[in-house]
Amino acid sequence: MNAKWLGLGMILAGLWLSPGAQAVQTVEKNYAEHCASCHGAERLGGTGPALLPENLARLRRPEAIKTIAQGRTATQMAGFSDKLTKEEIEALVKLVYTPLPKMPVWGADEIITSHIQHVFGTLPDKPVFSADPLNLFVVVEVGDHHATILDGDKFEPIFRFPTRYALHGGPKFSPDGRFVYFGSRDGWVSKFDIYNLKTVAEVRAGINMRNIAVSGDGKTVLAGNYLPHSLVLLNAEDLSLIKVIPTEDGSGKSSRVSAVYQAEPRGSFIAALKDVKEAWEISYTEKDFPIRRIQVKDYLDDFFFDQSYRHLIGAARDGKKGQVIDLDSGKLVAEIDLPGMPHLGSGITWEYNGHPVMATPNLKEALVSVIDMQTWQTVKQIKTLGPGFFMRSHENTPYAWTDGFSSGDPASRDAMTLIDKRTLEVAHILRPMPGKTAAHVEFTRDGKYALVSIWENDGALVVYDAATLKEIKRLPMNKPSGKYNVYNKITHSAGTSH
Ligand code: DHE
Repeated sequence: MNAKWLGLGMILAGLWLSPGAQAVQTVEKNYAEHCASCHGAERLGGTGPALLPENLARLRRPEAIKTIAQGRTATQMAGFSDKLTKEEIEALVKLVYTPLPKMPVWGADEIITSHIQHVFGTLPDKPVFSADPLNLFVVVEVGDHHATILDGDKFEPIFRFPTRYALHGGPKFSPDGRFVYFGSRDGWVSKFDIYNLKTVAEVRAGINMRNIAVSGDGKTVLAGNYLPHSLVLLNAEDLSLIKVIPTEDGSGKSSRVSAVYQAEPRGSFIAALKDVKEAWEISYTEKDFPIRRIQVKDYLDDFFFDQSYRHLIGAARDGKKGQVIDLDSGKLVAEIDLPGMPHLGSGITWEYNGHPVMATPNLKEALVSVIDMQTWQTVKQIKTLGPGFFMRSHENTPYAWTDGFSSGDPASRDAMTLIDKRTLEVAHILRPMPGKTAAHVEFTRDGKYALVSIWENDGALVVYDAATLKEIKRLPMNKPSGKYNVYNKITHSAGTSH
């Protein structure tokens, strides 16, 4: 058959599709058009999570329909009710709950094969630049998947380099601040030598990853995955694989990982599981990394720690109460009043009236909750312009800065709210670029300057004098999702994320 007849044959075959086959074609077309760019053509995840029954165990179908129609709070997921009919949305939901014909495998063999070592041997132990190596910022620019090393005294970029696709979570530093480790949503872990401005090694630890942690002794990296359901321990030196730990409860029920953190005073990593009510403490100082399982009352979707790492403060996304777990006894010691959807991962702490307090922004409600960390009672719910996402402060500044990033209202998305840590009152509202989304703050090592992101492709870092609140400088950046001061991160400043 010549090409002309073959083409005509294909068109006619298309016209003669049965109604069932046509419906399949429509849902696949809709998935490709509206979902694939974030969730991956094969539903394995990208900037958005994997859409597979294995990862949707906690999302009921009516809720999934609502999510596609109206979008999802606290995520980049938009609503599609203006583009898709009710039937088309239902067909997409059916699709995402359908198992893949063959689940991709990402185990030890695949991880080892993916390992790339860019640098062999040791590089000089002295920075190739003159800026203070402890007052550098690592700025993640998700707009075009780059990172910038920024001089924190002159506010001048030193080096800009490509990263893996869609980094997520804060980059993590070696204890001396020389190396920075990045994790991407599609599973890549990269190690970058800041002194020599070179990527040292990379490895793909999973298909769809949550975040990474670096042990307090700088020897081990832990990656937590959504897909497959696993934790992956890596040698921090060269990112070679130590071992893969499947994340399952005692009965074999497997789970995604909500997040992983290191708890230096305990010599351990803490991981929480998302589909099983357990938190795990994994010792990095003992042989073979023994796991201690802690049963918790509700899922831990989001959590953080007090400064001593004695307590874990966590909450389920749809929970009414936060849980305080004593990591020594493994027991629930308090439940705290956290309405809406607290974003505990962005929580910070400070001293208020002689008591340590914690504060968390809220992804759903326009408020910041301040909780006494001795009595676990609410000290105040501070009204903000709109629901926020990130929060930061510093030991040397009286203000805690928070954004309105989770608000649907442009009039609060462009504003930074400054809360006076001494009075718990809103002290100032700043609008760095009216009409443009402002988010995520980080301070210089001395706390004198605050750097705010303008979260746009033609965005910027806006540098403020943290005392006078005068703008000092504006640096163009491509969607700077976050910036991390080396000193504040390696000293675990109370004002920064863990
Ligand atoms: Fe994040 C940190 C979870 C959506 C940007 N985010 C974290 C951490 C967790 C988390 C557990 C702390 C880990 C760490 O730093 O190692 N994030 C989640 C979610 O569950 C959520 C709501 C849904 C999801 O899709 O995963 C979510 N996060 C987003 C976004 O939509 C953001 C705004 C854009 C993006 O890049 O995906 C986003 N998350 C960030 C950033 C940090 C982060 C920039 C690090 C903040 C810091 O200062 O440390």
